[in-house]
Amino acid sequence: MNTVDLRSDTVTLPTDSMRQAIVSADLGDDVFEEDPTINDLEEKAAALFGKEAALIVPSGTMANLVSVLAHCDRGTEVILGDKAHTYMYEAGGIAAFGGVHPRTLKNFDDGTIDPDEIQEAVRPDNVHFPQTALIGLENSHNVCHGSPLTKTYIDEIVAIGEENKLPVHIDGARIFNAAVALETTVKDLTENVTSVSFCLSKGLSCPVGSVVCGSAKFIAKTRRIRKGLGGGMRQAGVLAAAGIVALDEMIERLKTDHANARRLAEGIDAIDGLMVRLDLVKTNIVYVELVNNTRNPDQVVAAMKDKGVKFFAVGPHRLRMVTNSGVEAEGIDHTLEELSLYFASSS
Ligand code: TLP
Repeated sequence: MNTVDLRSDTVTLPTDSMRQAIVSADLGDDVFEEDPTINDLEEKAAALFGKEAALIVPSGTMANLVSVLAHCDRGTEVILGDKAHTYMYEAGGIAAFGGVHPRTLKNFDDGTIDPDEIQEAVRPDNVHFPQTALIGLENSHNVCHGSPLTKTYIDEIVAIGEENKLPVHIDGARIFNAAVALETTVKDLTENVTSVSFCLSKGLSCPVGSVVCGSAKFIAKTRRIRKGLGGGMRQAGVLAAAGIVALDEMIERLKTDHANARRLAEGIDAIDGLMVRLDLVKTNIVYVELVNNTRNPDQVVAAMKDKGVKFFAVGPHRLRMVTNSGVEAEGIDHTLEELSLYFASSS
C-alpha cells in the first residue's frame, strides 16, 4: 500500500493530461501580457466566476495579499473572521507588507460570522479609528471544518458591504469544494462579491498557482502589486496549461474527495477515543478530536506515519485530515483499520 497522505490537498500531483498540456503549451512573456496560455486561463477563470478579469499568481497566499492590498490603503482595516486563513496564517502578510489592520470577529463552526457583528464593526468616520476598507470571507472555510458558505449568506454580507460602500473579498482557495458540496456553481456563489481568489494547486491538483478574479480596474491594480511583490512571472503558461486542464477536468471529481471524507469521518467517529463533528463534514476536510487523554496528537501522528498514513496534529487535542486526488477508497479503509488497531491497543 502506498502512503496515504492526508496532510493537505496541496500534496496532490499533476495528472497525465496536465503533464501533456504543460509540455505542449504555447508560451510568451506574461509580464508583457503575451503568454497566450495564461491569457486563456485568465479569461476562462473570469467567465467562470462572472467577473471582468483575472490574474494568475504563484500561491493562495499571494492571491489574498494582492487582493487585500488592492482594496486597502495602509492604516485601513479589514473585517475578517478570527479563524480566517489570511489572519491565522499567511505570515501576517497583510499587516507586514500592506500595513493593513485586521479587525477579527468570531467565526462560528460553519465558517460564518454574525452579520450584525459585521455591521457593528464598520467604523464610524472619526479620526480616532482606522477606516474600514474591506470585508473578507473564506469559502470553504479551512479551520471551520471545511464548511461551505451558501449564496444566501454571502449575499447578505454583500448587502452589508453595499450599504457601507465596502468591497467584499472571498478567499476561495477551496471554493470549488464549496460549490460542489452545495450543488451549485462558483459563479452563483461569487457573482455579487467584489473579488474572489481560488487555488489551482489544492483539490484541483495543479502543481502551482492561484487566480484572483474581479473588475478590470481591480485586476490591473493587483497586477501592479503582484509585480512589486516579485510575483510577475515570465513563460508561466506552463503553469496555466495545467490550470486550464484543472478547470476542464478536475472539478466534478471533488465529489469523490467529499465522499471519502464522509466515510473517513464516520469511521473515525465510531472509534473509541476519537470524535468528529459529523454534522459539519461537508467537503474534504476532517477535524478529529481526541476525547480522552491517553494519547496526544503528536504520538498519534508518529504512530500512523509508521503505518503509512500521514496527517497533521493541529492543536493540543486535534488532528486534521484532508482527502485529495492521491487518496483512493482503499487508502481510507487502510487509515480506518490502522487507527482502530492503534486505539484498541491504547485504550
Ligand atoms: N492552506 C494550507 C496551509 O497553509 C494550512 C492547507 O494545507 O490547508 N487560503 C486558504 C483557505 C488556505 O487553506 C490556504 C492554504 C491558503 C489560502 C494559502 O494557499 P498557499 O499555500 O497556496 O499559499
